[in-house]
Amino acid sequence: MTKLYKLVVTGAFNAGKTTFVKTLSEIEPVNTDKATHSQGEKKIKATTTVALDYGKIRINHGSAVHLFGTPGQDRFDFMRDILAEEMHGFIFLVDSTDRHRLDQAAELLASFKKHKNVPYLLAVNKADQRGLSSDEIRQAFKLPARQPLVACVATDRASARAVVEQLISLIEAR
Ligand SMILES: Nc1nc2c(ncn2[C@@H]2O[C@H](COP(=O)(O)OP(=O)(O)O)[C@@H](O)[C@H]2O)c(=O)[nH]1
Ligand SMILES: [Mg+2]
Repeated sequence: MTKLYKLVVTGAFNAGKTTFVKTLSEIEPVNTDKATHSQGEKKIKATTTVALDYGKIRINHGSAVHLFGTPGQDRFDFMRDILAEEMHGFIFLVDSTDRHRLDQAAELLASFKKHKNVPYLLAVNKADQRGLSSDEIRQAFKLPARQPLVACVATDRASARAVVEQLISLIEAR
C-alpha cells in the first residue's frame, strides 16, 4: 500500500535544513531564503529561510514523503508551529561543527518536541567536516539511550535519504 508522510526538517540557524531538503527533493524544491540583515547572521551566510523549504521524494515503491524545512531563528517560531501540524515525524539537524550553538539547539529540540508526540531522529550534520562526536552531542542534548542519533551529510543525497528512510522505519514501527 502506498502512503503519504509529512516530515519536518528542523534545527538551529545554519544547521543545513534547506540544503537537506534541496539535496533530496525529486521535484524543484520550494525555497524562501531572503538576504540576512543582522551582522551576526551576515557573517555566517548571505541568506536565511524566512518561511519554509518544501520538497518531495518517493520511497518504498511509491509512498510519498513531503519534506517541510523550517526557519532556524526564534523570531520565526510561528512558522515552526504551523509546519509541525499533522506531521508524522521530524528530523532535527545539528551542526556538528558549531559547538557554540549547541545549547540553543538543545532548547529548540525541547520546545519542538512539545508540538506532537511523534518519532524523531537527531541527525548530526556536516559529518564530512571535523566536528563534535556523536557522544558529545548525545551528552549536550541529554538524549535518552533509546533515542536514535545518526550521522548525516546533507549535501549527499544517499546520506540524506538514509536519514529519511530510518525515520520512516521508526514511524512504521510505532
Ligand atoms: N560541509 C558541509 N556543509 C553543509 C552540509 N549541510 C549544509 N552545509 C552548509 O551549511 C550552510 C548552511 O546550510 P543551510 O541549508 O542554509 O542551513 P539552514 O539554515 O539550516 O537552512 C551552507 O553553507 C551549506 O552549504 C554538510 O553536510 N556538510
Ligand atoms: Mg534554511
